[in-house]
This record gives sequence, structure tokens and C-alpha cells, in this order.
Amino acid sequence: MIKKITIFLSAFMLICVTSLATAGERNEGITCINKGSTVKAVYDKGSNGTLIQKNIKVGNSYKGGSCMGRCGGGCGWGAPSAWAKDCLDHDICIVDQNGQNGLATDKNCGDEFRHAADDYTFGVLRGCRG
Ligand SMILES: [Ca+2]
Repeated sequence: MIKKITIFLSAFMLICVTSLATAGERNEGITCINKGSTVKAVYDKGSNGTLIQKNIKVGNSYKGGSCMGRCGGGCGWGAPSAWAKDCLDHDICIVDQNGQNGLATDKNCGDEFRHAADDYTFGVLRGCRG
């Protein structure tokens, strides 16, 4: 019995340590956000750096970037768009760090781009239409 508990605790500790090791900007699954609401955007410089957080009004322009929080570049062309938390994080990173939109290889915003990929692909189907 004690041995079982020890194994369980070790596994639990391992999971805790693993999640600490992957600190930095998080993938938040497909979390819908609504235009007009204020949401805290979070990204990091590089891929495991200090978090930078900004309160952003979803759908507004920010430092020359438009439609913050919409998945995909700018405001799109009228097709249904997904609006999601990971896309907002990526948008703000791109604008702040002068990153290249739509690239997983961007040195600062590539990890945010990867986190936003599921939102971009499935956001509309999941009902994240702003
Ligand atoms: Ca980053």
C-alpha cells in the first residue's frame, strides 16, 4: 500500500516539475473571446522567456495592427472569422516585437503562432465568431 502511494506521489511530482519546465506563454486550447471585451494578452520574448501581459480591447486596433484577437492577418475579407485568446496573444506579440505574421519560425512569436494554430483551424466550428 505504502509502495503504491509512493509511486503515485512520484508520478504526481514528475507531472508538476514537467509543467514548470514548460513555463512561458501557454496554449489555452480554443478559448473564445468577444469583440469589445477587454482581455489580458500574454506572450513571451523568445519561446520560454519572461511573460509580457497587456490588457487589450478585442477587435480594436493596436499600434498599427488591426482587429486584435481575430485569427489570421488583419481584419480578413468577410468570411466568418474565429476570435480566440491564443490568436490575441499572437497578434499582440507580432505588433510589439515586429514579428512576421503567419510564421511558426518567428523568433519571438513562433510559439504563440503554434499555440494559435488550432484556434485558427477550428475556431469558427467551435463557435468563436466574436
Ligand atoms: Ca514567444
